[in-house]
Amino acid sequence: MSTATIAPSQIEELVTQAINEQPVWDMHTHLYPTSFGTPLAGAGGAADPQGLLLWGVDELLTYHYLVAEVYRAVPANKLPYADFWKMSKQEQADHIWRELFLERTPLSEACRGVLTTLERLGLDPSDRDLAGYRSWFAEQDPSDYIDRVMEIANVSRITMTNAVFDENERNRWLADPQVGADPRFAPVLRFDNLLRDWAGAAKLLSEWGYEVYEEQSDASLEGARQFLRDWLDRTQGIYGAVSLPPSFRYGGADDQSSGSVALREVVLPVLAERGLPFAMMIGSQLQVNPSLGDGGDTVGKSDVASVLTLCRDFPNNRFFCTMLARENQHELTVAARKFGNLMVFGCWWFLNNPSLIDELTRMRMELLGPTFIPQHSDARVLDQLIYKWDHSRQLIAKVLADKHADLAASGWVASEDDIRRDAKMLLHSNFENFLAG
Ligand code: HDL
Ligand code: ZN
Repeated sequence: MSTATIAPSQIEELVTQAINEQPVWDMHTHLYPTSFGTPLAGAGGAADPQGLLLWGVDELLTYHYLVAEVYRAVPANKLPYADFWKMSKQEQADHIWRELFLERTPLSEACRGVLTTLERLGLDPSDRDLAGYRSWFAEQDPSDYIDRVMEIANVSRITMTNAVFDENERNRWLADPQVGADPRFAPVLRFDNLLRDWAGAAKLLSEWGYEVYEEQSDASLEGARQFLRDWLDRTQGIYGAVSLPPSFRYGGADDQSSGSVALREVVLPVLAERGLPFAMMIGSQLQVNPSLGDGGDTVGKSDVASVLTLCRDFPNNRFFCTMLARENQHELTVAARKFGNLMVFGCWWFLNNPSLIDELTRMRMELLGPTFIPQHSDARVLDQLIYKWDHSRQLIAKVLADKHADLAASGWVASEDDIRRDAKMLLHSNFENFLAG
């Protein structure tokens, strides 16, 4: 550590080093500890076909991003979707490997990510030896492998997405209250249905024993609040989260739509009483092509004015927010200049590509300084942490180095401590401090 000022010529090297050496607390993933089961036993215990921890080369290759991409290479009139989904995981991976990696150059970010991951694990992508990769993964013990991946990716903690309306996940929590106890992971309560489909959610809550009905009576709303409290207690979630469609609107205190009533009367009061932030991920238009499965969702432009109204009307709530459309990014970043209870985060999903990560991070740093969270991995397969953070760290470091070079040109010369402080804010403490309130 050093308070000595640094020469402009040292900036790029020191910034890159600081960003690479700073462990990141990944604030949004779809990853789980082995307690949630895994379909690939490897050298560990029994395989659980419904297990939630996905890892290994076949899961990397059948990531829903690559399923969508392989259907551009070999369209449904050549390979009917039903035939693909009848294939085994390995057969699907073979198809994707052949069509996207051998018959075509793996130019996309999702394809490149598989190669970065293999290479950082010590396997040789230029071997193009899928069978050999498979043998290597089969020798890994899943729980030890979690430690290894976190070490390579320099991830200090993995934040989960614990979707209470997902039957598989919900049953695992009911069966074992300690299922989420692994200290390497942080739980998050995810409850999209409550805001996207109040009627359907009310029916389920009623089946689960809560006095909740489609009519949003005081009793019904209190029942829903109790449901949230129970599941925040059960999961110890560090924030509440939803993904919302492009059509999401919050029109203020007079907005009587069921989603807005649920937000105003159920979600925000419970999270405020618990002192927990609320994460809104806005812009996902679900299942425009259901035949692609998880890959069937698309993006739509969303309404930043609704986010401004929420931040203004609920000063005791803290809001994480990311939007899926590139077109929303500038307006959302300016919104964060207006409200300190709004924390912009991540280059989500279709924005998680080098050209857009660079664009968003540069714009955010120019408008917000170091007071935002530049990235989350959104990893669905454990090994993806390696490439998602490797690629993002390079891009975040480049932007930060350029900004320090601009400052040096204005006569402000940073110390190494300053640079390490920047890296820690961006990759860890902005998230940790916003959680703490
Ligand atoms: O809703 C979400 O959390 C999204 O991230 C979806 O899971 C999406 O399918 C995804 O994996 N994006 O990266
Ligand atoms: Zn996600």
